Amino acid sequence: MSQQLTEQVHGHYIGGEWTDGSGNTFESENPATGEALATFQRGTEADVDAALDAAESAFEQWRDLSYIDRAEYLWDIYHELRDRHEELGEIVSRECGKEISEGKADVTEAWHMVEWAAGNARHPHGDIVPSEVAGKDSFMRRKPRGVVGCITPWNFPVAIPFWHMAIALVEGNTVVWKPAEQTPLCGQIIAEMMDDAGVPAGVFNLVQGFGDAGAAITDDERVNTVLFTGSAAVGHEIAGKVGGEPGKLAACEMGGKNGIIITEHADMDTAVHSAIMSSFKTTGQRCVSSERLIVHEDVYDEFTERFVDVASDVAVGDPLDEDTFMGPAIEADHVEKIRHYNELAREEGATVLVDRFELPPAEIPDGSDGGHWVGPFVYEINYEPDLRCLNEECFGPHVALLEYSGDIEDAVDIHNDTPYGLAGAIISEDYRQINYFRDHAEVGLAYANLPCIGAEVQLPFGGVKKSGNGYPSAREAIEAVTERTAWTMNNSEDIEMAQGLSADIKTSED
Ligand code: UN1
Repeated sequence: MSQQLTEQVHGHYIGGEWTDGSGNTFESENPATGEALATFQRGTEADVDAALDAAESAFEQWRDLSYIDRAEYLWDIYHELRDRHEELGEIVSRECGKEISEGKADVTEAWHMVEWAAGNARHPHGDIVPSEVAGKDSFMRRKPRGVVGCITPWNFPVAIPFWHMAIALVEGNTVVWKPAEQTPLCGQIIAEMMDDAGVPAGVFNLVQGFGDAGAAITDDERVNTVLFTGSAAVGHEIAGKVGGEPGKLAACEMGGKNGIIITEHADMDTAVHSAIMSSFKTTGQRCVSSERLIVHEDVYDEFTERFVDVASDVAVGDPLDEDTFMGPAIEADHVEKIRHYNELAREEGATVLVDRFELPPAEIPDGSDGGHWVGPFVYEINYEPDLRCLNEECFGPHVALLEYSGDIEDAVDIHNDTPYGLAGAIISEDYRQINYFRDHAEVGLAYANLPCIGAEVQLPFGGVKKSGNGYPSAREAIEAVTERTAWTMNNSEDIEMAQGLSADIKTSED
């Protein structure tokens, strides 16, 4: 990247102004090359405080607009995301290392979410509820909760911010957002879009920075709702803290130790295709990526041979090259984490079938020695419930093959035997097996004859167990960012109570 870019320090966006903050800075880096992309102010408690003040002051006026007027601002952003698709897709790929089709899909997913949220402004927002008493009309009405704190991950640096913020804003809340420290450039661009669209000052605020800035947002009493998507460790901390504060809510979506079941009735082409996509797309760094393949003994050898064949060959390389299947890992520390889990699997008795962790120099794109390169790691291991490598999320191209015998019930038992429950898939041509999986797999996102990645925005996105306590996207995010009021109106001149409760006032004279 040019010197010019790194010399400019991008600030926070608070109360409709670009602000400089404390003067401490950090850089965004291209994970494929290690080059700096741009420099940013690192947010402090004082920056968060200013952003929360701005969000709080802007709330009353913003909530007084109609849903449709609020959505108008987002339609501008929807068009800008579409118009700048190629350019923004490239920026996503440069900043987080996803190959270019994924970079562009991230932007597409963002405008889908904006379209959903802004379009939903014209849809009904409550319910008419029948009353026992003919003269009464009852309703469920929604109100915005106030200031929403949004903390988003690096792996979907444009889409996930809009999962949170498009909904929060259309529903009438104001927002303080901290993007992941690995993808501040995408954060900067989104803030510029909010500014270009004329979103009123204070309604949307961006504070760049690290976990300390995120904690300052989630801990502050001005924040009524926290929307979080990211690691289980941080999500549990947030959910625990926020859960202890009366009146405050957190909707958190965390990772998974996702599995795919390949039964004796699986179509092998579908099985191999789905498993490769699920394990290696995004270099295994989706929270829905699969790290466990649970394969019936009758098809185990055939599946393993074909899966290993492709995993040995998938193209790791320059994210901007259309022939690349996997880009780099996000950062050097993450490469170390992946190394740790690969070693752990070995220590726990794995037979390693593919080890491309250290890629040969020929596979590393020219001039990209400073990149965070890793390739697929595939191993087989005898299933035992307590193995750490089968329970802990690696968040990389690291996948276990587990052979099972018996019926679908046995496969689902293994599938469910992790502390997580985000996404899963079954590959089978037998509808009874598919239905058993649908009804018994402990996951929030379940697929049949498909990869376990790639959910569309109009679906609820979240998990069970350690994977989350909320669904910070689409319809379900509305639950997190609105209060429900049960509103009952009497149309009669008399007061008549439900449940047969007497409405007579009795006095001592009666
Ligand atoms: C994530 O994995 O962190 O379902 C989000 C998908 C995408 C979102 C993934 N729509 O794969």
